[in-house]
Amino acid sequence: MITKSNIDIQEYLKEKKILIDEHLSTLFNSEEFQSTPALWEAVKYSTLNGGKRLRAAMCISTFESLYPNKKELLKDCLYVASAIELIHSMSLIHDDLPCMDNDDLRRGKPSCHKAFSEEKALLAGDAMLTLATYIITEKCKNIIPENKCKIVNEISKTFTFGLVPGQVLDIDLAGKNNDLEKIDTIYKLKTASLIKSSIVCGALIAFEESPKSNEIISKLSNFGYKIGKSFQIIDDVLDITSDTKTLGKTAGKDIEQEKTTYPNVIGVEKSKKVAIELISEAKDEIKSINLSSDNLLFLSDLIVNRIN
Ligand code: GRG
Repeated sequence: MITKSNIDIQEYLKEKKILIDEHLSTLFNSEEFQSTPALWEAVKYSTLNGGKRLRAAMCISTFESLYPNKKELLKDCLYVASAIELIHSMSLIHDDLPCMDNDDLRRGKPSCHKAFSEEKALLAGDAMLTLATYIITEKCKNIIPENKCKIVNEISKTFTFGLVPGQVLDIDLAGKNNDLEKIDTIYKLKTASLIKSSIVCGALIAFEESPKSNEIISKLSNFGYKIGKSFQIIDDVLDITSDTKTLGKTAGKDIEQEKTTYPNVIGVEKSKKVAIELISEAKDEIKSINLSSDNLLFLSDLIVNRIN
């Protein structure tokens, strides 16, 4: 069912997507990206190719609703949100490589290694990973140095101890008889950690050290992990129930690659119930935080209502 708030939040997400797409395009038009077009064309192709920008919207929404009066930091927030989308997009490039999930399609178009080459896809991903931290340290002019450092720390920690080990486990545990505990670990590392970081980074932009601020970060982090797990459960449900055209990536991959997922273990309907329950638990985690809008809560509803 689409409620009024759901329609509003679809509009909100659309607005943020346009903002981030424009921000990234402008960034790529600057001087430093004009040499070696063979590299930057692959980077632009995989960054500006129609992602939903949910992580960026989560980052911006967290920032806006925690600090409604800190307008002078909004431009920097766009750089931080763009950095997160760069990391997310590079993880998709590497995830699609023949040595990983071997998918020819991403966001409805040939994946990076198909459109360019395996070598270029690997190198584009490498450049995007470090570009993310470069733009935070180079372009954010108003975030205080301590907070920039916290943001870079948060992102690097998530990539090193979240996405990469998550992907390692995902590969190693394929074809094995896994239980929900093992699947939870993979979901948390591979997917939920970056969604959590997008929210936490939004809060770190204007962070002021205090026990209360630390408590807010901790609650937002719990919220992020829960909605992130819900996101991956729905992703795996859609892999079974949807089709390649709607998803923009090859449907049915998990069964083909013998991945153990929530729907494979407990079925599609029970998985959807778990995903919905997680969103509700997540909302409880942050109900005591004084947020100036409910956009973050409504964005989390989109996770279970999405079709791709
Ligand atoms: C670079 C060494 C190195 C490792 C990268 C490949 C990898 C580690 C991690 C994979 C992480 C991954 C691809 C997790 C899946 C997360 C997921 C469900 C992504 C889809 O997110 P959407 O639907 O995508 O938000 P859009 O296209 O909308 O941005």
